[in-house]
Amino acid sequence: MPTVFLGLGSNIGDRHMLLAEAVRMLHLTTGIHIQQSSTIYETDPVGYVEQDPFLNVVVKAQTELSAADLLRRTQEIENELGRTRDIRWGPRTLDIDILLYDHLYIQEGNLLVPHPRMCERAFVMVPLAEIAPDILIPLGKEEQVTAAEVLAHVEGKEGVQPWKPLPWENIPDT
Ligand code: A4P
Ligand code: MG
Repeated sequence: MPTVFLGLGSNIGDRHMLLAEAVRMLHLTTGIHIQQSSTIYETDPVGYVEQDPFLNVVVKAQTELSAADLLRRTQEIENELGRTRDIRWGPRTLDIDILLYDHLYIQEGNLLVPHPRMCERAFVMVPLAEIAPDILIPLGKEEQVTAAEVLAHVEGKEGVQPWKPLPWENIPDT
């Protein structure tokens, strides 16, 4: 079964509740099995900086869903949890990005995996390297690099601070 890494972020409302609820909804989805979560980090906003700090987390899952179906499900969850989209890179209740889908390099319509900006972003690379330092990130059809190598060069790591460890490892199977 394919292994995927998802990046979740929130900077409006009850950020922790939104992340926890999103992970719960993912895990309760048929064909998605959450296996591991990083620490939650509080992170300085990147892109549009006049906004509140985010909470970010990365989770590892196994899935029977195709990348396209997984994207549809993550967007449904974003919508159910009340995401609004006003400013690009602006405040959001909940953002779920598909970071990695196995070792695949996917360009299907507007779906791009690995997530095109993940390697520049400390708020993705710090939690990803925490749980999967040796995971290979495809940079194209041929080239790949480990998360730890990317992390070593990423800027802005000082803006990513551990917030609260989560006991999500023990999510019951239903
Ligand atoms: N899409 C394509 N590939 C993917 C993928 N791998 N995962 C498409 C998820 N979505 C993917 O995304 C825009 C479109 O990308 C979707 O229609 C989907 O089909 P979106 O989530 O609607 O828009 P967005 O999130 O505002 O844009 P984008 O470019 O995805 O932004 P990012 O890169 O997600 O950045 N600062 C901190 N500290 N923490 C954050 O979490 N997040 C952002 C958003 C900016 N600054 C941040 C954070
Ligand atoms: Mg996004």
